[in-house]
Amino acid sequence: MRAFVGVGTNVGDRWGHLAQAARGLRASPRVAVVRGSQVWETAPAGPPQPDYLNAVLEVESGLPAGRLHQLMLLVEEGAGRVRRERWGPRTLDLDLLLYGSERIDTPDLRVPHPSLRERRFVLAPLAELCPDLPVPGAGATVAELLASSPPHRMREAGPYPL
Ligand code: PH2
Ligand code: MG
Ligand code: MG
Repeated sequence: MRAFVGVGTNVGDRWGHLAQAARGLRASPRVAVVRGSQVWETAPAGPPQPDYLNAVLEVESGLPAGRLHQLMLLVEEGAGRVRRERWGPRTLDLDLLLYGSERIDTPDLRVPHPSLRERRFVLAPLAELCPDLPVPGAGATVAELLASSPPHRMREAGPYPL
């Protein structure tokens, strides 16, 4: 199944964390990292905290969504992530944005990712990879959601360190 994973980091070696994310996902024999978007440096949403690097990875997953999500949590832990306040700073945040055309709504996992629709720092890198993809439940494509998303301070910072 084709899936898209949002990557965010705003603490420590941010570029290293991006590389670690790609490496960690690829370490599963059932996950291939197909492409990475550009990396964007973005103003933080939520409480005051350092700027983020945000990007999106396109993956081909032989793991069902729940197992892929579990792997993502392990990769976050491997980058030293400690869960503190909601929306707070993090070494590495991996969000399952889209998993094929599936809609998932369980206590552990919601797909499409609930904040996908209004977050320009997620939609812009996602639109580089799949502008014409319909977002399940949104009645709009990725490019359409991007066009109607509120402005956000962000700049392209370079290619994804795959
Ligand atoms: N993630 C958050 C909270 N705020 N801000 C930016 N710019 N990028 C993020 O990925 C982000 C955030 C919680 O997931
Ligand atoms: Mg997030
Ligand atoms: Mg997250």
